[in-house]
Amino acid sequence: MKSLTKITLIFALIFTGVVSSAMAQRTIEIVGMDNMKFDVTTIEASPGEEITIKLTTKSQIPKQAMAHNVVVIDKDANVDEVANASARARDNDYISPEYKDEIIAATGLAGGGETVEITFTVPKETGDYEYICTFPGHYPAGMKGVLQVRE
Ligand SMILES: [Cu+2]
Repeated sequence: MKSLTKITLIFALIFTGVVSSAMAQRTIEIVGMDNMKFDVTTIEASPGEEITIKLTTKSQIPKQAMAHNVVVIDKDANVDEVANASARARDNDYISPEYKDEIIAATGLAGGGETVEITFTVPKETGDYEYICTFPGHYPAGMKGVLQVRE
């Protein structure tokens, strides 16, 4: 095989790999509302899959009073503890640095009309991982869902 043909073939393989992995990646779109609920409360994913969570807040209320995020928490963590500590971490966009090891992924805060997103690798360990909004009062009001990691 001529070296030029070889190089062309290698590039073609790389290109195919890039395109197929980009196509395989899923985006889950979630809307956060004034009733302090996510419109999507179950996400199914495969172990080690790369997914994007895209959160849009629908609200007319000023951001300081009504904003949402999506925080995916390790299944072995105490969700109430992470939620309570994070709700007090106002200077860190309501993500408690103390619990960063328990947090698998977190978006920024989205105020009314804003969209935020996070791309991350789903844990390899199967199980149920809760995701919550850590804006004060929202998780206790039921702003949560479950990322179900299944083979
Ligand atoms: Cu919220």
